[in-house]
Amino acid sequence: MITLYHCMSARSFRPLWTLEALGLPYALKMLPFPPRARARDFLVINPLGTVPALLDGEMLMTESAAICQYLATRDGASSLSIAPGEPQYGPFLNWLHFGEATLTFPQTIVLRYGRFEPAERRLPQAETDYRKWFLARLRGLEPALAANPYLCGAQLTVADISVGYALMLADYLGLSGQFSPAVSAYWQRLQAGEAYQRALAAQTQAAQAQGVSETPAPLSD
Ligand SMILES: N[C@@H](CCC(=O)N[C@@H](CS)C(=O)NCC(=O)O)C(=O)O
Repeated sequence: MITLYHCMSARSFRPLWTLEALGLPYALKMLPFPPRARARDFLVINPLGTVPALLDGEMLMTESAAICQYLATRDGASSLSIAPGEPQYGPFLNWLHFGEATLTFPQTIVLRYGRFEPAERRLPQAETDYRKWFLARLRGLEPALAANPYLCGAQLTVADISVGYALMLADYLGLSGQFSPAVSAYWQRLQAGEAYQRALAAQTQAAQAQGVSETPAPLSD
């Protein structure tokens, strides 16, 4: 049995989107944000206090990109993965990690020093610099998107889900107005996908059923 611990629209949205795209059965446990402070019991599951945490039986994973790769290959090859030996295998892994390591990392600085820290600890210069860093790194997507609708070709893979979450977060940070036309069109395409829409609906329904705030984590106080 797969259990995903999730906060509204946090990085755990990546595995949620993947689970919906694969049609795998799962239990969704909603947590208030940040769980480290607001759901202390969760530290028994994940001592880091971060989401995602995914349990597959007793096996625990806590890195969103790795979880997506695991799910997409868990039962053999799936439409969301690219197999070793295929020409797009290297780019596939590169985009999968680019989504978290290169794109989401600078946004966490923007969030932390522009929003989450108390006023006296905010760092406007860091916020501004890392906004620019993020937008500049998006340029890396242009050649792939000029060639294909998705990063690795004609179909959605977990590489798109990894990068797609960074675009979702950018939307919450008010940065999507500065996307290039190609990135903007790609983001629209991702949002129109059925699995993305099902994942949005699943988190809302689970939050309501479990009495957890529906405020997206990036906008929480
Ligand atoms: N590299 C990890 C980062 C996990 C992470 O930092 N998650 C955030 C939510 S987006 C979190 O739980 N923050 C709460 C905290 O740091 O206390 C991943 O990709 O899953």
